[in-house]
Amino acid sequence: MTEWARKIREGDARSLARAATGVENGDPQALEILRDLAPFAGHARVVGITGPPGAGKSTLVDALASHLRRQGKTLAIVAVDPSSRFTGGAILGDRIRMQQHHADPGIFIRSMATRGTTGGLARATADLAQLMDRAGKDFVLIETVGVGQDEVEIADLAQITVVVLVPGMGDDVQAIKAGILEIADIFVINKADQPGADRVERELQGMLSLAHGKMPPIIRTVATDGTGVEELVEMVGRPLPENVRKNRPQAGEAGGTACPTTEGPGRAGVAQAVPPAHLGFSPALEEAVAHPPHIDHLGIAVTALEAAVAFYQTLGLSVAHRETVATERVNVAMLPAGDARIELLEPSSPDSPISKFLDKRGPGLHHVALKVPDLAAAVERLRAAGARLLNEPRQGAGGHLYVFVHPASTGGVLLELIQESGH
Ligand SMILES: Nc1nc2c(ncn2[C@@H]2O[C@H](COP(=O)(O)OP(=O)(O)OP(=O)(O)O)[C@@H](O)[C@H]2O)c(=O)[nH]1
Ligand SMILES: [Mg+2]
Repeated sequence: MTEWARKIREGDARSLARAATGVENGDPQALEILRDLAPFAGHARVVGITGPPGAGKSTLVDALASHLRRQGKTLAIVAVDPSSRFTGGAILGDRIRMQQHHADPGIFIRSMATRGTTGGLARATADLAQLMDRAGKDFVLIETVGVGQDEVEIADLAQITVVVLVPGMGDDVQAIKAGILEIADIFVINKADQPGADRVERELQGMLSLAHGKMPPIIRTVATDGTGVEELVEMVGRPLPENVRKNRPQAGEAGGTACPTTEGPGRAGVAQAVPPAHLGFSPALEEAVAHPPHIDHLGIAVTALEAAVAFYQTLGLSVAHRETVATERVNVAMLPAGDARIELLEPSSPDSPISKFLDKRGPGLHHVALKVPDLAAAVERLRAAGARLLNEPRQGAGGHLYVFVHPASTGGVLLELIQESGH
């Protein structure tokens, strides 16, 4: 381990601040630090706190921080301002409010504003969260304002997302984007000292029951005097259900968008699975975890169907189905392989999409098809997460519903999602 990394592990705030700046700027030396600290990954609990402007997110984060410090926990606070809605004003405000913590080496505070694309912000935040985790912080609290896509991206790197609402939003609750509701693991109704808390809660419950039929926990707080904060601290610190959100990038590659993963505050007992309902993860996520997708088929683009079929027959597979799909101008041979299938695709005309694929990329893996129990829910979650869908769900030749997801969102391969039959 380098001297720099060692100092960070010893809790030297200045060394950590220097690494944080370096990581934000993509400085190779700082990224090297991330690699050095890789063995310590997976300790922190990463909590996203999002909600409309002025909801009291910073005040709440401040109160959470004080509470956690009293419990002897160390933490990092990352305040993300995804829009340029204020020219530094809000961030400065956060800084001043947090000043009481500034002398405390147990709290690391960093504000970040969007300079470029949304993806860039999410990435910088992810790297920073990863650094804080590896530095040994027990909690990483990420504050973002709920105005756009960013907070959905940021929520994706948090293990638990707290959505903050306030009384007096009235019909505005309706205006909260479904995507924001979707990402909530816990709802906070802050400013519960103000009239209208009952009404927001009722409206929220109404919306959630319409949308999902099931509900994440709702906690009322008064961030300015600490009411309800203890309950919130307790809830965000609970062990995570095993295998929830495990599909995020694994820590380990320096400078990657990986972030501290599943293990909660990193100690024994965390690995014990808690039923998802216990923590109240969003119902769609619980459903997805309970019934994960499975591979239906792998689509392979070939120039000569018969030669390819002959090859797979040599391996002992046989053709169960052949067809020419007129709309796609493609000859298809389906060869069952275990529970999944290999789908060989040969263009039947030069203007077939498969011809174009072959011209551009050559023969090879064309797409991966996953069967999902609830296509509509999967599509909704993908949209909320900002994935690029290529079409609205539509009916395929066999009558099944399907949708394609762009390789840019999937790790480089075209992904087909298919509705499992019986739904
Ligand atoms: N009455 C009351 N006021 C509160 C409460 N929590 C926060 N406030 C006040 O609400 C105002 C906004 O609080 P902030 O914490 O800055 O809100 P924010 O959500 O971080 O705001 P942005 O970061 O600008 O989106 C401040 O004046 C707080 O003092 C609360 O529980 N009750
Ligand atoms: Mg704020």
